[in-house]
Amino acid sequence: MNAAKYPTALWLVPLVLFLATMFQCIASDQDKNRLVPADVKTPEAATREPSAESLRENLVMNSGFEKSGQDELEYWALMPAKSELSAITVDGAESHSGNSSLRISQANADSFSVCKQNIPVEPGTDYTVTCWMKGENIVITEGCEGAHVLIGKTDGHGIKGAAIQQGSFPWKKTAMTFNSGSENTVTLQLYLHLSTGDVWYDDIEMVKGLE
Ligand SMILES: [Ca+2]
Repeated sequence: MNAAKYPTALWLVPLVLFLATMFQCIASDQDKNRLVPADVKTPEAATREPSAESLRENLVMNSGFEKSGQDELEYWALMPAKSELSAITVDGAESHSGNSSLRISQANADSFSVCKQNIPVEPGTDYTVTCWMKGENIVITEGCEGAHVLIGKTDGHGIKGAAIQQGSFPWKKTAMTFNSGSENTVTLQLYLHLSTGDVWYDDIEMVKGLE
């Protein structure tokens, strides 16, 4: 055996071990990647409901108020008036479709309750929001807003509000369009602003594009 080969062989051992370790790391990463197919949907996207009236995806989650727990309405943040903490409820006896709707009921003229949901959007894009509403004796404090749907920025500033509703009226559809401007997320808000009376909301839709 040629003694000159020993130094070369000894130098090759750590190199081979290093290359083997690198190969195992790469193979391991590939295995991890294979567990998540490229077309897997996020739970949120997978559970979105289709629009009832178009082929476009309805971006509003729990849009018909059919999913509710004992203490919360799934996907919605409830902010009842400070003086009427039970102003916002899920009404199982009244609905436009399904078994229930969202009800805001206020006895005090200075009460303001809102139900909110943050919705991801594409900047610079037009969207259409539709909603079914029913009203009973909604009396608006002079100069205030009554019942309506409003789209705002996540910092609380408004982008656009739908027509304000008051008085008593059977289930009716309201619609509005808005452009997302520079926003990546907007807040959809269902209001009863500084008013007494009852408003019901159901079947809220927000779809990309103009109807
Ligand atoms: Ca419903």
